[in-house]
Amino acid sequence: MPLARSVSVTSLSGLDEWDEDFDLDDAVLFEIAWEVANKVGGIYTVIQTKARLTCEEWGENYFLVGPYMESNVRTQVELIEPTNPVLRRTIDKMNSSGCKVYFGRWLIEGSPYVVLLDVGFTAWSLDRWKSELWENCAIGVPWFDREANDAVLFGFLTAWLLGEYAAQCEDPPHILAHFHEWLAGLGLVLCRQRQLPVATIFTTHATLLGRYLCAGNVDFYNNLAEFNVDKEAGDRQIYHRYCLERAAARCAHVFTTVSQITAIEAEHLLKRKPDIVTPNGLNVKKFSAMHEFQNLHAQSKSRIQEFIRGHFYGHLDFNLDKTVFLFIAGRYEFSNKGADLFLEALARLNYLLRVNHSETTVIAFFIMPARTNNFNVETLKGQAVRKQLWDTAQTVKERFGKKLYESLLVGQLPEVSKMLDKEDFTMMKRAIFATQRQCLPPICTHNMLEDSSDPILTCIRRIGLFNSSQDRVKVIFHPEFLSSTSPLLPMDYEEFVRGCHLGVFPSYYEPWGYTPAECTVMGIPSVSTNLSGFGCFMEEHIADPSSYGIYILDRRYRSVDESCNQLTSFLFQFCQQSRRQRIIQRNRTERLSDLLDWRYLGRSEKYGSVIFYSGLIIYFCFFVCLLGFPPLQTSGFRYPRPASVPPSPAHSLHSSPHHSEAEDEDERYDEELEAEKDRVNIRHHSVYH
Ligand code: G6P
Ligand code: 1S3
Repeated sequence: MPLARSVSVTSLSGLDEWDEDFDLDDAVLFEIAWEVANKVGGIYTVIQTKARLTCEEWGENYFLVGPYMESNVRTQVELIEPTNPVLRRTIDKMNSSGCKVYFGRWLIEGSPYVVLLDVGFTAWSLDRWKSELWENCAIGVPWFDREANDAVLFGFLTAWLLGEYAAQCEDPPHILAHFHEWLAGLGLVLCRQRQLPVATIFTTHATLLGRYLCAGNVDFYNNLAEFNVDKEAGDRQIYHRYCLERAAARCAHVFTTVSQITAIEAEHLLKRKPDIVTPNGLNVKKFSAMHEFQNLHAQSKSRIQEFIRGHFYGHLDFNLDKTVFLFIAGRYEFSNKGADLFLEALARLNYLLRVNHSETTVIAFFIMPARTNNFNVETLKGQAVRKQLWDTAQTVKERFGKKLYESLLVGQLPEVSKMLDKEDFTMMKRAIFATQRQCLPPICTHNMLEDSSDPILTCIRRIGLFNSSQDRVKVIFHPEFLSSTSPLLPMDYEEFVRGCHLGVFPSYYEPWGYTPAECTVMGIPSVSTNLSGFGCFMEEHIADPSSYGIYILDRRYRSVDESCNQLTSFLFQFCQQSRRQRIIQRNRTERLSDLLDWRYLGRSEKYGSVIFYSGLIIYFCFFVCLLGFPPLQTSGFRYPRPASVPPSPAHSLHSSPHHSEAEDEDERYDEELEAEKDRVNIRHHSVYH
């Protein structure tokens, strides 16, 4: 029997066979989430990015469990026969008892094994399972909540899978099951209720109540301890979901979350303090040439500029070379993701740039999916007009070239005035005529279904940012995720981010926040907040975040108006930077990417040479809790201030926006040397000592 330390409210029931000497190589790990091979939000990114390292660590003993969705399987999964004999028997048994369980390899880096459960196929069991849930756990799920019904089916199927797997094992099994978020949580509750020999871990990536309360204009963080959680959940008609979530958090042997701020939230709303915080990482790829990411920025930026040429045809009265691209992207939660604050700050920035006669133009993109019925005509026309101008220029160029060639063939220098004839001029006039426009360039690229009540459009109407010539700040709302096959802006998200200058994520509710993290590893500066997991993590690990292009907005101790002014001043400062300063800043930002790499995030030097990747800290934590090792320290390395002059315009020695590419190269070289020194430095430390 293991040496049990108190693990919150849990007991060790069901794990009697575990002892201190068991070999971790014999253990199997199941990781269970609704977002396995099924992209909905951030949990998909967590699982996908750490799959390769987890596979390396666990080899054949690692299985992801998710829902079977035919369209996803067609493109993302290769179905195969299970290689593990116990799992093969388990799946056969379930399939012969009225389930549809699939096995395959998910075609992402690491090619992890996936077990996919068809919840629709067992929908006939829903009523029976719901009454079992009511009888055993006193949780009643109403018929109309489709998502909760799926959670019930998925939960019962998962518990069935794990129970059957344990039953099929010849020796006493060592099964670890890691459940993500409330949608997968019921499986955990059932494992404990049935006393299955499964060690359970529950990770919450956000709390249901937190998300709802924040979206409802509540002073959330100042009242965390005061909420009557049952009443609040009931008022929002999510009591049953809340019960599922709270039960999973309370029943888990180990409970974790992704940031300190969500740990505090969970303690108050789910009534259990997480045992450990495991920050989210990314699968960071390094280029062999250090400045390659800068080249990629320049390439992607020119593609965005091309789109802008079409979108603003007839109104291209600003200098694209002095235009900076800002963007916000993510789930369309208007105030939780800070789109409200961003718009307000853009209105103030517009005023500041105008009164200061700035030459800079700002284009702010909003990439947030909403209900639409396709692109609108005006937006498509813009790209068609641009294409037509390009084609006309090519035709005239060819005709010009031919005449030049013929003249040279007969040994004469061409008469420049005769190189373009009437036909050329007519063609060009016709093309210019097509760029006449009676309306302003559109704000929204699509036909919105709820145009009059859409929060972004309503706010834009109020603040009056209509893409007029006088505006120094222009806005483009693209209410659909980006895709390289789009007829409008054919770029995938990564290419788009690389081409922008600054990501702006002034979230009010953001347990972690992958968007600014992704910007960082691509060397693009970003704005986040001290209410987001990412912002707090960076504040903790970097001495002067803004000098690295990590602007952290104070939304915790300031009023909305004060935060908005702070954001405006970040944006205004950013717009005053010269190209040279932006290049330096991007180099610094990219240098932080090691900090967000799964490979470094979970490193522990304290326990010998073993390296625990962030996801695996959870399993490590399990042994800490059960077998009584001393707890894990999570404080550690801090990035120092950058060695060279900060890129703020006030301190810079290079304020001229005019510079040569050779200067870029010199600057890059200095920065690369500095970067290499820092890299060596970080490899000798670890985030977790
Ligand atoms: C990269 C490229 C440079 C280019 C610069 C533009 O650094 O390597 O050649 O001049 O991007 O930077 P900007 O911030 O103006 O888009
Ligand atoms: C959640 O997804 P979201 O965008 O709904 O989980 C993500 C992964 O842990 C996290 O980054 C994000 O803050 C949460 O909000």
